[in-house]
Amino acid sequence: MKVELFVKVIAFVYSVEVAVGTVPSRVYRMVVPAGEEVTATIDNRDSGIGHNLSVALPGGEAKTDVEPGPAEQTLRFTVPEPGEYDFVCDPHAATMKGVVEAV
Ligand SMILES: [Cu+2]
Repeated sequence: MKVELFVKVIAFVYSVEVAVGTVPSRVYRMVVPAGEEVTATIDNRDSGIGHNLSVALPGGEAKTDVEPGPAEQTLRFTVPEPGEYDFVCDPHAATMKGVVEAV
């Protein structure tokens, strides 16, 4: 199964869309299947503002570099076990954060 996430960043806010089967999930919660490689596309539309996506996995973080927008990045990661894992934008971790839920 191909699992794709589409993450937009506009005005310091993540907007997340993911489709697992027919179940969509939006905004600050990404629902992904455990044990499957996920390909996340991060579309940073904040001109001149650096953002990234960092997912805290059991074996360490999967993350992109902080890059000023407009920029499009790709992050591939696999969540090994079902559970909840935090994600953040490293420079704005206080507000740009959420949960990856692996099922
Ligand atoms: Cu950010």
